[in-house]
Amino acid sequence: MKRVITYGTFDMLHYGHINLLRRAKERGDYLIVALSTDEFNWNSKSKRTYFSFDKRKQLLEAIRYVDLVIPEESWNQKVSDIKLYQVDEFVMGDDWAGQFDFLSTETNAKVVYLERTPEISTTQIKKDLNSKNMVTEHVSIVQE
Ligand code: C2G
Repeated sequence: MKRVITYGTFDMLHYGHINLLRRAKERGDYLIVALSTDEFNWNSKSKRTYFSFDKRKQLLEAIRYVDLVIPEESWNQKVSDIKLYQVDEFVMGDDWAGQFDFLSTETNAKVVYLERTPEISTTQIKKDLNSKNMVTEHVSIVQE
């Protein structure tokens, strides 16, 4: 059984995340997702997520490509995760290209970067929603 692992926040789950998870699963038989906890997001990634860890975990566990969700609490757990779960391949989107190459020397896992899905991101979704709200508010004010 070929085991694959990937890491992320996966907030406001969108098709870019699904494309990544689908391709990661296609590379093996079992996909583990290490999901950033709320504390890790806030303390180490300066991210305040829309959905809590429990909600983001619930969403991921509903995806057919995902076999196990574990917490990501630190930048430094990847080597121990790979050894503990006997991972064969570490997969991330290529916005991380090169950042985790050390894993292939510190573990037996292959490191793979997959092309990011263009034009979609949680940040972009939030921006679009805010700008649409501003337009509707403006229109409603004008109509009053
Ligand atoms: N992703 C993608 N295409 C997008 C958006 C995201 O392929 N349009 C990928 C990212 O490259 C990443 C995964 O989806 O591999 C999760 O993205 P994020 O939730 O933004 O994760 P990130 O904040 O990059 O956290 O230790 C690693 C970190 O936890 C990664």
